Parts: sequence; C-alpha cells; structure tokens
Amino acid sequence: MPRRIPHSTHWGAFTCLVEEGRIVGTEPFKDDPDPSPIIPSIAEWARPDRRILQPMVREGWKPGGAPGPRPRDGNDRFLPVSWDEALSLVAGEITRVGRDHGNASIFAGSYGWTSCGRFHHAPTLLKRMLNLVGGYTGHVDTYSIAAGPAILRHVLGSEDACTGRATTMDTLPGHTETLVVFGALAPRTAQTEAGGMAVHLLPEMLRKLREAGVRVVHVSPCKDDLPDWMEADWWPIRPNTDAALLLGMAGEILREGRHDQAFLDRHTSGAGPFLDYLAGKPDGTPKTADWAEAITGIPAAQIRELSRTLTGTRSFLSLSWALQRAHHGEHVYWSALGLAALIGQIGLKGGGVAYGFGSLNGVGGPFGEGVSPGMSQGPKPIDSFIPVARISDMLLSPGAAFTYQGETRSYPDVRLVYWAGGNPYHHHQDLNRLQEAWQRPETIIVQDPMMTATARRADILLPATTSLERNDIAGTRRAEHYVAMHKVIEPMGEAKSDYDIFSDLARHLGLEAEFTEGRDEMDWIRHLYQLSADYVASATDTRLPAFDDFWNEGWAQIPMTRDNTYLAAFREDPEANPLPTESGKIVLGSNRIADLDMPGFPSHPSWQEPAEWLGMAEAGDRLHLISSQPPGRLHSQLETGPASREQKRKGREQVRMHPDDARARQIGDGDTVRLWNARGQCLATAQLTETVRRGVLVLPVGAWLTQDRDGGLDLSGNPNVLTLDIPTSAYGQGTSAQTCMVRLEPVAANDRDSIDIYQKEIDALIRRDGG
Ligand SMILES: Nc1nc2c(c(=O)[nH]1)N[C@H]1C(S)=C(S)[C@@H](COP(=O)(O)OP(=O)(O)OC[C@H]3O[C@@H](n4cnc5c(=O)[nH]c(N)nc54)[C@H](O)[C@@H]3O)O[C@H]1N2
Ligand SMILES: Nc1nc2c(c(=O)[nH]1)N[C@H]1C(S)=C(S)[C@@H](COP(=O)(O)OP(=O)(O)OC[C@H]3O[C@@H](n4cnc5c(=O)[nH]c(N)nc54)[C@H](O)[C@@H]3O)O[C@H]1N2
Ligand SMILES: [Mo]
Repeated sequence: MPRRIPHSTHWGAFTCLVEEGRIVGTEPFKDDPDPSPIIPSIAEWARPDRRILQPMVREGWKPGGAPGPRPRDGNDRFLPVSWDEALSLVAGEITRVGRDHGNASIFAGSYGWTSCGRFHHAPTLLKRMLNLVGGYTGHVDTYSIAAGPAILRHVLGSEDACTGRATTMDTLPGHTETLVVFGALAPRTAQTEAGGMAVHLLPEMLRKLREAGVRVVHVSPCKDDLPDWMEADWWPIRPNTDAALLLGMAGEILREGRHDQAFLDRHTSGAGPFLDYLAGKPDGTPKTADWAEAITGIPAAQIRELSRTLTGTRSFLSLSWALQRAHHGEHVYWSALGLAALIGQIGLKGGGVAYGFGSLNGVGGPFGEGVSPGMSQGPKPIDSFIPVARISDMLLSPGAAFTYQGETRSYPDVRLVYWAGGNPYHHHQDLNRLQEAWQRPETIIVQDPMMTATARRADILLPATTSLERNDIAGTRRAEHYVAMHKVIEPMGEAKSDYDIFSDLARHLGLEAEFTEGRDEMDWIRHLYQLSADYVASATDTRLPAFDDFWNEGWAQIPMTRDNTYLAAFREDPEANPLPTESGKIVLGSNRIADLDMPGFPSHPSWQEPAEWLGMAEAGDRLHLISSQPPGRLHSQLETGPASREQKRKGREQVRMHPDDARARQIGDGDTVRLWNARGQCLATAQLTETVRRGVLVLPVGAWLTQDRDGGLDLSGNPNVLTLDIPTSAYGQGTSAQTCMVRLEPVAANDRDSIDIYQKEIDALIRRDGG
C-alpha cells in the first residue's frame, strides 16, 4: 500500500503516492473539477540526472572581484565543493561587495516563481537574509504585469482591477449580454496560480457563460485562446493593435452620440482631451471604424456593429495580461478603460472592464480574505530598485538614469548577483543581450534544484531541494484553500532546503539568531499558519481549524468574496466613495502625465505604433512572433516532464503558423524551421493550423536554452533569443515580450532531441561522482 501524502504545486494540490521512498503516482485534490495534466510530471523532480546534487564553483571564476580566466557562457566546468566552503565563499563575497561598493551593488531582485510553498519561498528568504546585512537592490512589478498595474494605479488609484480583487466572473452569467475577450480565456493559462490552488475554476465559469447565452466576441491572433464550444466570433486581430480597435469603437460611439455623458461628467476627469483625440481634433485623424480597420485588419463594418452592441446591451470587456506585455502596453489597458467609460456601465452588474481574467486561475475567481502565509522580509535598510525587466539595462549601464512612474532614478553599479527561485535565462527578453550583460558582475550566485541555463552561468551553485523534499504551506489571497505540503521524499544528493541554506548562510554572517528567530521548519509553518488564521478571524467571523487539524487533514478552507462588482459603490455615489486618484475619479485625461511630458506617452488613452509590428514600413515578409504560456509546464519548470514533452515534436518546441504562411516558404507540417532576426535565432518544428492568424507565429516560452557554440543557434525553440528588450514605456518600464518580428525558413532536417543534448552538456559540465 503506497503512503498518501498531501502536497501542492502552482498548478494544483494533490496527493502523492509513495512506496519505499519513490513516487508511484499522484491523485488530484478530491474537489478539483478540472485538475491540471502537469501534476504527474512532478516525478521528474525526483530524477537525480536532472538535478544539481552538490554545491559547486565554476572553474573560470575567482573570488574577491578579480576577473576570472573564462566567461560565464554556460560551457565552463564546475568543481564540487563542500557546503561549508561554498557558504564561506558566498558570505565572503556578500561582505566584500557591501563593504567596498555599498549594498546597492548586490542585486537580489531574484525574480521568479520558484515553488508554491510560501515558507521556503526562496526570493523572500534571500531578501530577509540580505536585509539583515544592509540591504540589496531589488525590483518592482513582475514580468507578468508591470505596464498594466503602473497605469491602473494612476487612473483607478489601485491595481486591483488587474490583480484579481475586482469584478468576479460569477457576476457575468445572467447579466452580461455581450462579452468581448481580448487575448484569451483559456484553461491553458488558468491551470496555474502563484502560490498554488486546490480547485481549477475557469472551465466551469466558461460553461456557465455558455449556458447563459452570452454573445462572445473573441479578439486574438489565436482562435484556440477560447475553447471551441464557446462558439465565439473570432476576430483575428493583428498583434499589438488592440488599442486601435478599442479607440475605433470609442470613436464610433462618440460620433453617433451614444456615449454616456452623465457618467463621464460625474465619474471621470479629463474626458475633454480624450474625446477631442477620438474626434481627431489635435491630429486631424478621427478614430473611426475605418481608421481602426487599417491598423487592426478587422473589417470596419464589424467594428461599427460591435460598437453599437456595446452600448445597446449589457457589455463587458476582458483583457488578458499578455496585452500589456507589449510596447505601449499601458495605453492598451487605458484605452479599454476609456471605452468602458464612454459605454458607461462601469460599476453595474455584468458591465465594465476587467484585466487578467483566466490569466491565472484566481484572477476573476472569488478572492480570499486570507493572507499569503509567507515569511516577512523584515525592514529594508536601503531603497534601491529597478523595474523588473530592466536587468540587462542595469548591468550594461551602471549609473545611467531611468524613469519609473514619473520619477527619475539611476541604475546601481552591481558587482554581485544572487538568484534563488527564478530563471532569467528563461524569463528575460533578448537573451544574447542578457549574455553580454551577464559578464559584468564580479560574482553570480544561483540557488536552484535544476541545472538551468541560468545555473550553468553561475559562479557559485547552491543545490536547493524541490518542494517534494521538505514541509511547507501553500496559499494566496486568490485561492480558497491553504494546503499542507508534506515532505514526500528525502532530499536528493546534498541538496538543502532554501530555509536551511539561508539559515546556514546567516550563521556564516553571524546573524543566525536574527534570521531564524529560533524557529525550525515546522515551527515556522505552524507560526505562519497561525498568523493567517488570526488574520482571517479578524477580517471575517470564520475560525480556521487548529494547526494540527489542518496539517493532518491536508487543507483548510478560507472564506471568499464572491459576486463582486468592481467600483459599484463608486458608481453609486462617487462623492462619498472617491477613488485615490488625482481627481478622486477615473482619470481619462491626466494632469500628472501631461506634466511629465513623455514622448510617445500622451496624457489620455491613445494608439501608439509599436516598435515592431505587421503594419511597420519594414515588415516585408517578416512575421509577428507571439510567445505564449506553455500548456504542458510552468514557464521553464518541468520542461523535461511528460506533459511538456507531449507538446514537442522531433525533440523541440512546435511553432504554430497559418498554412498559407508555411506554403509561401515551402514549409510543411512537421518540418524543422529556423526563426531569426537581428537579435538571435532558434529552431522549432512547424505546426500548421488555421487557428493562428496569417502573419503570426506562436512559439510557447520555456524551452531550455541550448545554443550551439558558434553562431548561437538555439536548438530547443526558446523565443527569448528573438524577443525585443525594450521597456513598454518610460512610465511603466514593463517587458515588451509580445512585440517581436522574425523571419522564418525551412532547414534541412535536424532531429536531435534538444533535451537530450542539454542533458549531455550538463553531464559534461559537472562531475557526477558515484552517479
Ligand atoms: N518571451 C516571453 N518571455 C516571458 C513571458 C512571455 O509571455 N513571453 N512571460 C513572462 C512571465 S509572465 C513570467 S512570470 C516569467 C517566468 O519566469 P520565471 O519565474 O523565472 O520562470 P520559472 O521557470 O518558473 O523559474 C523558476 C525557477 O525556480 C526554480 N525552482 C523551483 N522550485 C524551487 C525551489 O524550491 N527553490 C529554489 N531555489 N528554486 C526553485 C526552478 O527550477 C526554476 O529555475 O517569464 C516571463 N518571460
Ligand atoms: N500552463 C501554464 N499556465 C500559465 C503559465 C505557464 O507557464 N504555463 N504562466 C502563468 C503566468 S506567470 C502568467 S503571467 C499567465 C499569463 O497569462 P496570459 O498573459 O493571459 O497568457 P499568454 O499565453 O501569454 O497570452 C494569452 C493570449 O494572448 C494572446 N495575445 C498575445 N498578444 C496579443 C495581442 O497583441 N492582442 C490580442 N488580442 N491577443 C494577444 C495570445 O494569443 C495568447 O495566447 O499565465 C499563467 N499560466
Ligand atoms: Mo507571469
């Protein structure tokens, strides 16, 4: 009889079945109606050949800031060292850099999803430790959302509308008559939630919308961003042109006098300049359906009809997060708010606009009154940060000025980088540029269970356990359960838990008592659960079970807010319930942004041409590359697992394209192709499908970068060798990952499995004594 052990991942809670210390199966959480197919892949974590099994130091590195003999290019050998040696080196480098250059020269933003346990959350523990020794340079916002929250904080006074504490999707069926989906409402992305979740909600929500007979218009380059059975009208838009479609509809509404002037007067500020822009007063170009057709490729007649339906029915706009991971992403989100304000249904049941529905499981789901049961980072001694996606800029240009939300700051002179729980060689754009930037620091420390592309480019490598090898607790404000994550297997090799690594490091720095506060793993998990339970008790009248009951049962349910309509109270009485914005109202024309006078960033919602798009003069035969979230894994995690491999063909990622684009290049289904531009090149396997708009390529993110030594051709199909590393704008400074043009050609068959190549390479880099 296998032992049954409760555990969780970002893609769902489950019971792990273990026999003689080996994982023999997984069973999804009993109440999960739509469990993720990624769950069984966790057995990959327990394969020793996939893991870093001991602390190591790169041969071509020297401690103390002296230049090493060889670059950090992923090809240098690693030599095993003891934990004590490794942590002495790390402590020595932290102390040296802090003393000689100041703590802002230690970069520990350490962006990444790590595993879902909130106690062993590696980036949090890293920051807690460094805050005890004088601080570090961190980051603001996320790769997921940066442009979006930056603009919404200014124009709505809060980022709630895109972080899942706003309108819940359960308010739509029965009220909404017309739903326009920009991007996706895809069970594919709703598989995951940052911090885990026990029940997958989106498929059931979509079924309810279908049953309620809501008319769904789906605006996306990809038809399968909504399940077929939703029977939506598919509008295959040119990527990165949604702002023009939104503004074209707003312009039509204004031209026909169907806008809600009373709502604009009472609930918005600065509508004047916005309406003037729509009418074409400042630039001589009225924003009409015909104008929008020329930019978006969507027929004007359809745009006009929909604009009438939006004001004639109860209508709702839903925008995916992906739309703001593009050049000028701020203005896409603001344009949707502008259109929704003209329609005048914001704050009414089933009306208005939402951002991020289905991008994660919990965005648009009921939201919790719990708190994430995470560890405190402690007080921050210094206030040094960068916008998260500006890592290469920071490393390449120390001292250079950057702006963020209207403030001017400068990049620190970073000498030491410490990454725990993230994979920049997965998540960052233009990886060849990152490779150049990555040579600048004196020392790079990476703490990860896996020999990732980032780990290969570290100087000191610290092997962390996966969540399977330790106890933890999962939970977030967007999920209905705290989940007990019991230890499933013993630690592999010499790997240690993130908490133990940082506790030991704190001891080397003379700060163990401050770091641990005298608590061990189970003391902390109990303590964090109790803090959360106390919070729930104070915010609601619910008492969560005692810790031991929670731990034995495997989960505890948290009270949730359902049936929530964002801004309902503000709509009802804006004077009594003002928004925390410059005017107390929804900002459609911003005094602050006008004062900042940023080129390409007008003070009202607008259409701005992206740096690269199908409408650009130089487009030629280039195609727009969309790099979306992978169905079979989380980012780069479990890339080698069965669910991820199932999506590959000929041992590498599949790039989806329209048959016409393939035919024009003599490409057949299943052929090996090369994607390239001035920034880089990769191989992929062609998948022909009419569900992708002509002129567009879709290549999922997350393949493990596997570049050949000369020429840098990536064999795995990693889109980030191609993507553009520019900020969304000088305001939000988010990633512009979805703004990217590439060329495509067939290549002679090259069917080597990229994961096998990767595995051989890392085996050659690390000595595996005794297997
Ligand atoms: N082109 C393009 N690029 C993108 C995107 C896109 O749409 N297009 N999307 C972006 C988005 S939204 C995101 S969120 C990022 C994601 O970027 P990341 O969050 O950096 O990606 P992950 O692969 O989840 O990296 C997590 C790392 O943590 C490690 N890890 C797992 N568990 C543990 C643990 O317990 N301890 C430690 N120490 N490490 C652990 C994993 O092995 C992995 O290396 O990618 C971004 N990049
Ligand atoms: N299985 C799985 N699920 C995940 C993740 C994962 O790695 N794996 N990652 C999670 C994370 S960290 C995040 S942040 C979310 C991201 O969630 P999203 O941002 O919603 O996910 P994406 O797949 O990047 O993009 C959704 C869709 O937007 C469409 N799109 C792209 N560009 C445009 C455009 O210009 N206009 C329009 N109209 N549509 C466009 C694409 O067709 C794409 O399929 O996903 C989460 N869910
Ligand atoms: Mo994300």
